[in-house]
This record gives sequence, structure tokens and C-alpha cells, in this order.
Amino acid sequence: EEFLATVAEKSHGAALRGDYEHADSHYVVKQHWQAYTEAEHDLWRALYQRQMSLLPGRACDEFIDALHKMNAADGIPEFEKTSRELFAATGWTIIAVPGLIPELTFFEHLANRRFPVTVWLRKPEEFNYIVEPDVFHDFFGHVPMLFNPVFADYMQLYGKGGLKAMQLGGLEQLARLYWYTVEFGLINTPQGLRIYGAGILSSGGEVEYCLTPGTSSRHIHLDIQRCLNTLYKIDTYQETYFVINSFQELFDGTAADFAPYYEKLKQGQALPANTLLPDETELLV
Ligand code: HBI
Ligand code: FE
Repeated sequence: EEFLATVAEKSHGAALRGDYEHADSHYVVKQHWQAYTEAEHDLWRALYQRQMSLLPGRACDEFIDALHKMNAADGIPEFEKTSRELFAATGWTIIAVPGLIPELTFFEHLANRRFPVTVWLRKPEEFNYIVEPDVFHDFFGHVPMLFNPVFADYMQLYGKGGLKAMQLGGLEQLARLYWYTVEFGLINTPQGLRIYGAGILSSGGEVEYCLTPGTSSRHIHLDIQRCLNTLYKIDTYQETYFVINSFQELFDGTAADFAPYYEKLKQGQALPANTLLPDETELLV
């Protein structure tokens, strides 16, 4: 109830969507796959097809390859089927949740290689934009990357880091790393920049925008401390995209002890989302 109040505050007073009544103490629910309507499956297929028309040459191969293997084109998938395949691939499972869940619970799930996926689907009028994560964002956007062993390890590491950050008072900083990597991350490949962030991959407009030359957004190589200190925009396209060279680089950077980073960053001011520091080079798109 305290959690619901906090989230309501964060979502500008709007009530949280989703049925929290039937959740267990870890906020896990049943997916109730049979209860999805044919209209919802239609909407899923439309969302899926639109994204697939945009992703070739833009999403990273790891995402596209896993997505194809997931057979999720024909309607809202049954979590348990994909969860079994995912467990065989990287030891992760998918759990169903009513929507946003408290940070502590969220981190506990990640630290134990369980990815929470929201059960409900957006309304047709939210086709292009939705504030809260729904099943399309969570499943289509996040789950494919969990089939990659290094990224899968990074997500668990992030969950463990979240539990630590809660004790160290570094949550605000750590959440920025999630935002700029898991949600809005780009990766440099021999073929050019590619998307691995779920917030972009499940979005109608940002897939094209983030790889378009000449926008006012900058692309810079990910420096973890710089990222932890960078504010972000939640209601517009990103003004900064942090680019990694490999998922291993992301894992290695996150394996460090963040305690000294938090200490240092707490002394100063966070950087606005559109900052470009004098020693930084913008990467070509
Ligand atoms: N709950 N279901 C769900 N999905 C999220 O992505 C999520 C959450 N609770 C907390 C949370 N994310 C954030 O605090 C993360 O940025 C760290
Ligand atoms: Fe997300």
C-alpha cells in the first residue's frame, strides 16, 4: 500500500494499472493466458509486425535471433513455454507480475535470475506510446536479450547491485545505469550502431530516431560513472545514448564496487540529459 502510494506519486497521481489483489508476497501472479481476448491477440500481432518492419538493420543480432526462436509473432505468448526455453538457454525464468513492483522485490527477482513480465496489454489508443511497462514492452523488449549468456549475467549482476545500492543510498544513481543500458542502450558492431535497449526496441518512434544522423541527441561511449551521474528524460526521446562495444564490457564495468562512485557522486550535481563534456567525443551514427 505504501508502494502503491509511491508509484501513484511517481505516475503523477494516476492509479497503478493491474490487479495487485491476487499477487503473492513477491508480487507474482498467474498469467491467465486463456483470459486474453482475440482483440488483444490482434493488437499484439499488430505491435509485433510494426516493430519487425523497423528492426532489421537496427536491432542487434542477439535480439533478432532470439526473438525469432521465441515464436512470439502469433499472439500474446504463454510465459511458461518461453520460460522453459529461456531456462535451458541461460538459467533465467519468466514470472508474471501485475505491473510495476517495488524496487526491492524487483531487484530480488533479478538477483535470482527471474524476470518479471507484466501480464496486461496496452489499449489500442496506446499503440505508439505507453507510460507504464505492459506485456509487449516487458516480453518483446526485454526477454530476447536474456537468451544471451553475457547479457543475462549482466542483468543478474544489476539485480545484486540494486540490493547493495538500496543500502548505500545509491539507488537514484544505479537506476540511471538501468535506464541508459537495459532500456535505451546501443551497441557498436562491425555493421554499425545497433539497439539492445528494450525501451527503444518496443517503441514505435525511437527505433528510427536513435539511429538517425543529425538529431539533437548525442551518442557517446558508455562510461559507467558518467552514466550514473546523468539525468534522463522519461517523456521524450533520449538526449544521450550511451554506446557499448560489447556486452562483456558492460558486465565487467558493472562488476566493480560502486560504493566509492556513489560517495563521490553524492558530493556533486547530476548532469542534465543533454550534457556533452569537453573531453567527450560524439560517435558517428
Ligand atoms: N517493476 N514490473 C517492474 N518492471 C520494472 O522495470 C521495474 C519495476 N520496479 C522497479 C523498477 N523497475 C525500477 O526501479 C528499476 O529502474 C531499477
Ligand atoms: Fe523495461
